[in-house]
Amino acid sequence: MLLPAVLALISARVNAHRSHHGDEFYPQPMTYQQPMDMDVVDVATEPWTSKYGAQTDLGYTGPLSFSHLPYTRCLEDGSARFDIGLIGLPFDTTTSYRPGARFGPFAIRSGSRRQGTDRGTLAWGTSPGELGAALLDCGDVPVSAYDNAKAIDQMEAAYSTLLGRPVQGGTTAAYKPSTAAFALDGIEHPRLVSLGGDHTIVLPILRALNKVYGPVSVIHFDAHLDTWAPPPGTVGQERVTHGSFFAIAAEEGLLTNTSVHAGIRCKMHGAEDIEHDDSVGFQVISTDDIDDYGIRKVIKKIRQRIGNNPVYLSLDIDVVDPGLAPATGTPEPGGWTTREVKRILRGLSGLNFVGADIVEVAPAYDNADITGIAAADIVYDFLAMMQLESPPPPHGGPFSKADLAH
Ligand SMILES: [Mn+2]
Repeated sequence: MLLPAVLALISARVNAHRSHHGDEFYPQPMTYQQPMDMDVVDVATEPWTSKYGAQTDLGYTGPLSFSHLPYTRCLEDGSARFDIGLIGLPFDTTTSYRPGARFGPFAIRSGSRRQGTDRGTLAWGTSPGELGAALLDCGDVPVSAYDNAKAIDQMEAAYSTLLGRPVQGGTTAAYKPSTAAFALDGIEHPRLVSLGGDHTIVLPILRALNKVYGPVSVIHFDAHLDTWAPPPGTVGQERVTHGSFFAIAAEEGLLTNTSVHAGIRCKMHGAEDIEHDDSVGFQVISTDDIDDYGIRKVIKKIRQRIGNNPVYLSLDIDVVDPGLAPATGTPEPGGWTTREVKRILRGLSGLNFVGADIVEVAPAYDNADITGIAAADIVYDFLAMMQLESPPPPHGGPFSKADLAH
């Protein structure tokens, strides 16, 4: 008689702490509650503070937000204000080969710890922080790991929620609004940098963007087309994969006919792949075009293709050579270097970006965190690229004009 009662008691205690993530047990965050009658200690007289001052977070310490930016769970925090928010979308259940990108947001944040968004580089001549947008890490969307239809709807609901939030309107005079001119309601909307997640996260993102901006152009960095028609014989949710989501986005009218791929080098089934890709609205810049035509021509081609359209940038980390970014689901040898990708991104500054993402970082396949660090560095570049009105000039190095002449 006693055993059922004990079991019921244990069950009640476990359920009290159970999250609504299915059957697994997750400890819920504890709220620190100060006792009402407690006197506050004067830390100034204590050994630590009197001798060493503040308890500063170092590059390798502290809670994990992107580049130590302020962090809040924006979806439940109505007081959160930002111009560019970072949001994790830990979803990886539509991958075709190696899963694991649900750990991408963690790996990218971890890789970002040493870089400050208020520190500039020679290449940019400035920093994301100096350019004035209020940056905030909005945490992760708690997506279902078991039901893809639900997870995709959760991502769309989360993205729409954050797109609908009021902007902060900058932290310095350098801030320039950028989205009101393209929004169907004429109002300035926040922009989001999404940390994936497998590439399917772009479908709910494009659905959410469509409600604010209508169809958008896409700049798609990837080794693969991702415009393939859904696998023959598939129906319903099974049609949506990380290789078909752009085709489905086109079916739904979410894309303009002026999108572009950059870095393509995958094996194809035949010419019909490119013909179908064309019908989805994309032009192809191949990996080898960077050698055959040069990096300036690659940048120029992308800029010409996009023009003044509102544009969404999606970067699959597999565009980078697997030697430099091995932690991804479908690696393709012979890719661009991290430096080449960064150089192209700088050249895209001033286009009318309404959002950006980096996807397919799957850190279980990483070595020495190199993929997470590369991805975080690319996100830093997004944050500058999305704010500058034109590409930065080459830095004023110790070269004369004669040095630069060929
Ligand atoms: Mn992809």
